[in-house]
Amino acid sequence: MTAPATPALAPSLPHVPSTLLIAGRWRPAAGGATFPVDNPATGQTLIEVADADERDALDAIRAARDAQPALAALSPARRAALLRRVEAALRAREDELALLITLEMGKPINESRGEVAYAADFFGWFADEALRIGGDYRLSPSGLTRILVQHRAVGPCLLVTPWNFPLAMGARKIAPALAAGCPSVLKPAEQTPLTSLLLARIIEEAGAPAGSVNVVTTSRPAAAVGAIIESGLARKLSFTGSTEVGKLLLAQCAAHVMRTSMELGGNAPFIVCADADLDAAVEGALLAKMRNVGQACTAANRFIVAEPLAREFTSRLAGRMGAMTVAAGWQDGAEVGPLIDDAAVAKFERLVADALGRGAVVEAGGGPANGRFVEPTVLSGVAPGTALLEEEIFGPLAAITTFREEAEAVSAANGTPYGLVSYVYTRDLQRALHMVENLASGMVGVNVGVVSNAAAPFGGIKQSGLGREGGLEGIAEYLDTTYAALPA
Ligand code: TXE
Repeated sequence: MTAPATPALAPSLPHVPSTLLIAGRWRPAAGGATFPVDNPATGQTLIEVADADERDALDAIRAARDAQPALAALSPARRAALLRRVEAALRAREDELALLITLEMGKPINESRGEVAYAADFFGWFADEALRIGGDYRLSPSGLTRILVQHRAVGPCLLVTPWNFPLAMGARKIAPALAAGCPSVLKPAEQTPLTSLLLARIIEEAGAPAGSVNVVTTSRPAAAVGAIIESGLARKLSFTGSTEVGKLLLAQCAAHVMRTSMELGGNAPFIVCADADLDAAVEGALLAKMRNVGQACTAANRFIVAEPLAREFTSRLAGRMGAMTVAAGWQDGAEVGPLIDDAAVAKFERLVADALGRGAVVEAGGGPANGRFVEPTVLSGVAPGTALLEEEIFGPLAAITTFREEAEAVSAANGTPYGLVSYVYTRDLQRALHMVENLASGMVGVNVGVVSNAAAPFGGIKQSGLGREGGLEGIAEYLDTTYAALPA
């Protein structure tokens, strides 16, 4: 590995709002409190932002409720045009947004640029979907009743996002919400609120009705989110984050019979079959493992490699991961940025130590952390029961296990409470299809290391979540289905 750089002087922070956006007004928190947002590469504070409490949270959801008529009054064409303007602004302001993502979240600037493009795609995709919201007409079996089915906005939405994709996670929720005609309150992660604030300003400048997107930044998420759910004013929660918090929120929403979408943790298997194209498998593995320094719910967690290929695959992956440039995201050539916080570093170290204690062998990395920078690490000979096979790693750590029979690989892949994504590398079409049909996950990457894009219904099964983001399915999450019965 290139030695972790002492992060060079960080570029200055782009101009960004640091207050709450409620009912079209930028304002401080009711209690006047603020909290610091850190640059994970340097540990230094970038800026202080408003620290909302329950009062602000309630103001925000009331503002969303009050904005519903204005949003409903926008024709589908005008909603689509609004989304197109946001898409164009995101693309035009890529430099500024990418730098902001890198400064508050840490990822290399090229990846941040990719995130801006991905976020813009969702506004483009849902601009079109705004035009396609329809219904249908049916006859009852007796022929005596007409049924007119319609789909309409569910109402005010609460959108809670994580820190790992600070722009994309908000975009993936706000774009379909606006397309459907739902006003929202966005509650970004406390580590990365700045990109959400800039996104909200861009949406405001694009002409969204006041109150249709509100942003509440807070260091006390349980209080603010709890107040909104308890108010009964939000009709839907869309959450992306840990399975643990997702379960807690599901229970709270159940008390109000609120609709929910839950995009939770993953523990993705990456299966390399004996007939795989090894070059492609290594490239795919790097993408699936190292994007966002492994801090993605879609990150490959467990490499399950056919025995005859295992040695060669392991040494190639170790060679590539070991040679990656670890540096602050804004530095030239940076490929691996810092982990998000000290807790993430401690978790990474715990997982490596546990695996080594159970006999795993270091193929690359494994050295001590330097601040929040850790070495991309590859371990082979990982024994069943090792913590990193059971938990979501969320770091640049690849664990290699092997298999002999296809059934063994599928059973190992499925042996987790999670079911978000699986990856399979094989040249055999029949085998690929068989795997796709038998892998227990919402998404399967076949000979690709990235499965997400705006056209795809992203989401998991089992404890990885409920609901889908993106694709034709994505807008349905923000629509209620109702019907009228009339005499035929
Ligand atoms: O997630 P949290 P964290 C996984 C990943 C990671 C672990 C912990 O394994 O290591 O979760 O990350 C808000 N009531 N993923 O701690 O806590 C919080 O403010 C209401 C997978 O960051 O779930 C933030 O906005 N809200 C994942 C959001 O929930 C609460 C992405 C997510 O934070 C809350 C992130 C509470 N009691 C982490 N507690 C993915 N699916 O990609 C927190 N929040």
